[in-house]
Amino acid sequence: MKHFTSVNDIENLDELLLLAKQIKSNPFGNKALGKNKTIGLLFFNPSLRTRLSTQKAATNLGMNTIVMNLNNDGWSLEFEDGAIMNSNKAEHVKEAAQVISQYCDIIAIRSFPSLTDKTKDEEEQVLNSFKKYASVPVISLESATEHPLQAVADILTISEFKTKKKPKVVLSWAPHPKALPHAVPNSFAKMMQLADVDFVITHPKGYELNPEIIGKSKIVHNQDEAFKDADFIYAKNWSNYNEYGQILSQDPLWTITSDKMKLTNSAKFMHCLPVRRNQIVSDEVLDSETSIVIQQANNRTYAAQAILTQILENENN
Ligand code: SN0
Repeated sequence: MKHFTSVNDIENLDELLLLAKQIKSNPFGNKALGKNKTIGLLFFNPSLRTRLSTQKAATNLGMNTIVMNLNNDGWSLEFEDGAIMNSNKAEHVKEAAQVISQYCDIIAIRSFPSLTDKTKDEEEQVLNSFKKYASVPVISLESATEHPLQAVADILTISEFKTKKKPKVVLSWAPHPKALPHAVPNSFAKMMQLADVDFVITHPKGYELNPEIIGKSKIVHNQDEAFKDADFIYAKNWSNYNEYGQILSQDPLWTITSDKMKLTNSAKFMHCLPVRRNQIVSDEVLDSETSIVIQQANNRTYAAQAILTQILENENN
C-alpha cells in the first residue's frame, strides 16, 4: 500500500484484518519497522481518538511522531493553483507539502468538508493537494468524503463480536443538532460492501447518501423494520446530501433507544464517537453491555498500526 486515503486503497481485506489481529495480540512485535522514521499528523479539525490512536500505533512501531494543529499553529494555506497571494493566506500547499515531506516519512491529514460546496468537497482539495505535492505516503485521518481508518476499526470490531458467519449490519441515521459530514457513513458503507455481511441502511426519506458510494446497498426507510434481526446497529448522523449540508430532520423518533434495540437480534450498538447522548442514542443503550463503542475505539490503534505496517513495508521494498 502506497497511500491510504480511501477504503478503496485496501488491497486485501482479509489479509489486513489478520494483520490487525496479529498486531492486537502482540502490539510491540515490530518495533524495528518504524525505527528512525517519522510520521507527521496534521490536523485542520479537532480529534481525540484519531490523534491519540494513530500516535500510539506509530509509537508501537518505533516511529517518531510530530503532531501539528495546522489551523491554529501553522500559516494559513493557499490551495488554489495560480493564486495571487495577497489575502491572509501566507503559504501555498506546494511548498508546505514538499517541506513537510523532508521532515516526515509519512504525512497524515485530517480535513473536514465545508458542507457548503459539494463539488469542492468532493474534489478533496486538501488531501489531493498533499498527495500531489508531497513526496511521501499520505494517510487520511478523515477527509471531506471518507474516514477509512475508522472503517478498518469498525470491520475489525464486527469480526470480533459477530456470532454468525454473515451478520446483519444496520447503518442507522440518528438525529443531531449540528450539520455533520458524510465521511464516516461513506467509508462504513464502502467497507460493508467489501465484507461478508448482510448490510442495510436506514434513514428518513430524503437523507440518501451519495448513490455512487451506496451502490446496490439495501435501503429501508422504516427504522423499526430495518432493525429486525439485526446483529449490529451502527448509528451515525449525517447532514442532508442532496440539499447539501442542510439539517432537514431532527426527528427524535430516530434516536436509538432500548425499545428500538429490543427489535433486533440482541444487536451490539456501535458508533465512531464522539456521540451525543440522548440525541443519537439513549443513556440506557450506551451504558449497557449492548454498547461496544469503547472496544470499537480501542481497535482504532490496531487498525492504524496495520495500515502503517503495510505502508512502511511497501516503502522498504
Ligand atoms: C465528526 C463526523 O465526521 O461526524 C467526526 C467523527 C469521527 N463528528 C463531529 O464533528 C461531531 C461533532 C459534534 O458536535 O457532535
